[in-house]
Amino acid sequence: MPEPRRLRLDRLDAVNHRARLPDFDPMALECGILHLGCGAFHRAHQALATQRAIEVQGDAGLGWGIAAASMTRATVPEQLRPQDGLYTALERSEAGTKAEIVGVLRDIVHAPTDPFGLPARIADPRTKIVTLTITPTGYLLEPSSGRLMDSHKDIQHDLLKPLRPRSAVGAIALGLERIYAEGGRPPVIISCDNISENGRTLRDAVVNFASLRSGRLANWIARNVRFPNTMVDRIVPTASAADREDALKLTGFADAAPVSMEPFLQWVIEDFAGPRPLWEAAGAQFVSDVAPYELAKLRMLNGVHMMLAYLGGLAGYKTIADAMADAAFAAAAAQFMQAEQGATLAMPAAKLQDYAAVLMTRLRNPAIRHDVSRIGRNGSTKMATRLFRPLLENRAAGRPAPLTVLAIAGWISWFTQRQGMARGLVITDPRKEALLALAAQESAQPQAQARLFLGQEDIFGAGAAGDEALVDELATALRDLRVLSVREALRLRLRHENITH
Ligand code: CS2
Repeated sequence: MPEPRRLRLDRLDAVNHRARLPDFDPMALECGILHLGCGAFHRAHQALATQRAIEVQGDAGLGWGIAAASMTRATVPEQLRPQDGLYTALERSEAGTKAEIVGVLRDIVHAPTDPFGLPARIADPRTKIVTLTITPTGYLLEPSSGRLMDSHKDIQHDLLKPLRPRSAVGAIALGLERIYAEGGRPPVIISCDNISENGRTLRDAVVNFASLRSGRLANWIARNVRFPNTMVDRIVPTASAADREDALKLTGFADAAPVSMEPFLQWVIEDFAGPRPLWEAAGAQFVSDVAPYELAKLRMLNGVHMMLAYLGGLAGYKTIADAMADAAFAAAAAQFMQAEQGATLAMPAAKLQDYAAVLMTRLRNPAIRHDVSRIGRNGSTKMATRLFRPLLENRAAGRPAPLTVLAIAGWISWFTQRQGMARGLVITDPRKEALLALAAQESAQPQAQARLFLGQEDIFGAGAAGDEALVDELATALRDLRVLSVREALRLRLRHENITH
């Protein structure tokens, strides 16, 4: 069989008519946006939203092409360059898969080998907006204080060799330094990572870096550069061989970098003045305060994801959808969102119900194979915001939250139950070794184990291990997960009306 032909600009006309094409000429775009971190999430979210915006704006949108930079590895640039930055977005649901060719990535940059260097690109007056998806660990923040780790080797490198910085924070500060020196207008910097107050957090880190260069620069950035907060939401599983096969089948062309995603997309952005794409065309909302949206998303979607991943993984399920196909898990997800996490949000009951209902459909989507080990990654860093803080709020309000406690016990059990790993669970966590050692210390004693884990102040804060009622409840959950099946442990905690026989 001949090799299938690669997706390319001069072959767009030959793409199978079942696939949607950009409704503009990609060659006519200029790069008004520089994006840092060209992973699957960016390609399935902001890039597609930008494609929609340009389609609606017509000629007025042609300035919104994206220069997409990979910060470390060359994999994505190597995949995208031979296909002129084009790729296939596969929208998957029970009803089938829709393919769309995305044409907005007009410049593919590999930062470590880029002849221009990111600071020069940021300072280029054509760059109106800088967006980022570099993952929370990419911000190089101290876990306890949230401050920039200024002794980190990449930060030290960037201070010494400012032409080709390694860190995103360094690149932004050094790009802004040039604009400051030249008296130019700074771009708007938009973090699209899943961290609390992402805009504020990024601004603080950039100002912190800048202050190591000069106090004046730091002041100028703090006063003149806008870093709006955002909330981003779309489930994007890791790309697989099946995605490449489907891209070929649906478009007729080989694509080394397709992305697979759910139909749902949400993007809430703190309103800012200035030129920008009409992202509303893709459903983006511009609001004065992103915080309530962010809290709802972290606690409802990301929280239930953790619950389903840790408990589903222990029950032997590979993906979120597999767990949701089990009635006990589906009932638990609904109860956890409505009665536990949702109860901590200032959201009217009817709205909460709708939000949870949409989430139930999203989590059940059988066409999205979202691996539990992937969602379970970095649990120690996600625990506080997504599960433990809402648990403390529920306890303070006198509301029982047995499923949240069981979810935390599920996370601990990934470290304590060896058979979990035999089932193919993969633990990825910055504190993995320390937590495995902790689990081995009191392996036979749920009570002691509960106290030991709750005593990890960098995860659970101060005082948790001294809360006897909490230690007891967590110990019971740990014991249940040892002696009962996960489904039985869930059923014990389901309200009567949620139990299906
Ligand atoms: C997931 C998120 O891995 C995780 O923590 O909960 O990546 C989730 O899929 C996204 O936030 C969806 O927007």
